[in-house]
Parts: sequence; structure tokens; C-alpha cells
Amino acid sequence: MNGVSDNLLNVRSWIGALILLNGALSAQAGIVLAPSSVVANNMGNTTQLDRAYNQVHLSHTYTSGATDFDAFLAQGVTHNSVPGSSRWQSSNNITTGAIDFDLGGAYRIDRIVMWDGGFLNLEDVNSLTILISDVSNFATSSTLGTINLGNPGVLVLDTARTHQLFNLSSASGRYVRLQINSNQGALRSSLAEFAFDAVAIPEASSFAQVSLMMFICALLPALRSRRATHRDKLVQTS
Ligand SMILES: [Ca+2]
Repeated sequence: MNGVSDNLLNVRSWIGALILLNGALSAQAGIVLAPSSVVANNMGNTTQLDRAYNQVHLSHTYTSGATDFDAFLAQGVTHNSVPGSSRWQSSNNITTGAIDFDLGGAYRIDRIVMWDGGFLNLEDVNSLTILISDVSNFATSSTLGTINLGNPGVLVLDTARTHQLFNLSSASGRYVRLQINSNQGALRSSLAEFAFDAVAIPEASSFAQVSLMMFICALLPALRSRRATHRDKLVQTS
């Protein structure tokens, strides 16, 4: 087999490896991920926003970015939604709006788990659209999905609220927007606790750069070999 064919085989091997790498990334098990900070919030705060994801009233805790998502939920995690300090509440007379979070890095988001209030359930968010973006101003974004938590039905003191799990469209980015479309009827909205099922991904730009570099490195010997063959032919015909 000549050098050109060998090197083209190498190119195919590298491309195959890249496809496998990409497949491995998409097949990775998800971890539990909470936002790392708030970028914007047009709903105001009656109580502080991190109460919606600070784990304080969860029956089990996780390490954001490390704990296996399915193993975590399999423990039967509940949220004590009774204390006022267990949930975020928007400003009075504001029930809808958008809250933007920084995840602290690029992630693929597959699912969201939510625990609602139970107590004071008329404040609980109902319809929620979730967007993800590579840029903090959401100039471009993908929709992860619109979910409905439904009305718990009765005003109860729920010290062990069970979770609701929602599948999302598995898009990637660094910033997530929770767009609250409706609540259960109160004059402000609340979020008891939420977290994402996520997989960390390399930054798109660096992944593309590495891929391009690997491709060029693999292709160079083939080009050199072809040039040498061309030169040999010129020598033979001169
Ligand atoms: Ca909470």
C-alpha cells in the first residue's frame, strides 16, 4: 500500500476517533448541577434567589458538578417546603418574568428536577420555559422545553415534598434562563428547589480547534507524500 493510502487511512482513523469521542461525551451519565450565579432577574426578590437551589432544605445533599444525578434521586430526596427560608419569592405583584443563571461552564442539559412549595402553593410556578445560551445576554439561544408543574390542589404544610422530573431537549450552553409564564394564582411567584441533570462539555471553540489541529496533523503527511510523488514524476519526465 502506498504512502498516500496509508495517510488517508490515518485521516479516517482520526475522524473515527473524533466521532467516538463525541459519542462518548453524549453517552456520559449526568451529574447534578446547580447554577453558580445569577446573571439577571426581572422579577425582583422578596426572599433571596439562591434559596431555590441552595439545598438547605433538601433531605439529601449533592455536590454540584460531581454527584451522579440518577443515584442522587434514587435516594428518595424530599424538600421541606414549610419554612419561608426554603424558597425564593418574587417581588409582590410580579408573577411572571425571566431569571438568567450562569452555570459556571458549558454543559449539556438533559433534565430538570423540581420540588414545589406545597405550602402556600398558590405562589408556586406553574408554566416554565427553559432556554440555554452560550452568551449571557441570550442574543442567541435554544429552547430546552416548556414544563408544567401542575397545581398541588390543596394548601398544605409539606415537610417532605417529593420531586417532579422533566425531560428537556438536551441542548448545550453556559447560561440558562428560567422564563416563568404563570403561577398558581397568588400575587407573587415562588420556586422551592431545582437542579439540572447535566454533562460537562468542552467549550465548542476549543473542541473545534483541537479537531481541526488533529485533522491537519493527520492530513499533512498525506499532502507531503502526494507532493513528493508529484516531484518524482517531474524528475522522471525532465
Ligand atoms: Ca430550597
